[in-house]
Amino acid sequence: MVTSYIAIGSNVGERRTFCREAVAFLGETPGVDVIATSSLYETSPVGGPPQRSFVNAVVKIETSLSPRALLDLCKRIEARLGREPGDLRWGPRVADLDVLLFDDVKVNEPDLEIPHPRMTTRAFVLIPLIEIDPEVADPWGMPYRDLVDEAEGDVRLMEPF
Ligand code: PH2
Ligand code: MG
Ligand code: MG
Repeated sequence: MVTSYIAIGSNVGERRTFCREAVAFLGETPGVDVIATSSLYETSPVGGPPQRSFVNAVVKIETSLSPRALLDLCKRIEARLGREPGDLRWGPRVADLDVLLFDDVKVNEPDLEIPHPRMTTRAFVLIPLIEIDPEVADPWGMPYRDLVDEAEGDVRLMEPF
């Protein structure tokens, strides 16, 4: 089993419900155990067109899946929650599940990069991540908490998961 962190976001419809359902779907998947979930945060949109604020959270899992199988699972959960393929990049979405970290594994493929290439600059990822694990570091040993002050976007604690 390896430890992985997944970012969850929604800014359409019942945003909190979509985030909670995404975690439930992860947890009921064979080969995935949910270890911890951050609080829910309301966050200002970073990039993309003018759009509603997001609800974001981060989930810590242990998994026997490969990085590729975990990515496929995230896509299946997005589809199950009603996300249409080919929606606008960084635009409104009912559910977005992004693999942030996968132990100390580095993946560099066109459709899958781990660590997630933009997580270092996004407060809506870093703040919930550090809530779960204040010491978490990238595969080169740099703690993510050192990046929070410089990160982009407003993040407001909304409610417990
Ligand atoms: N996701 C994006 C782009 N911008 N902004 C916020 N606040 N939260 C997100 O989840 C988010 C975003 C691309 O997936
Ligand atoms: Mg995303
Ligand atoms: Mg995504």
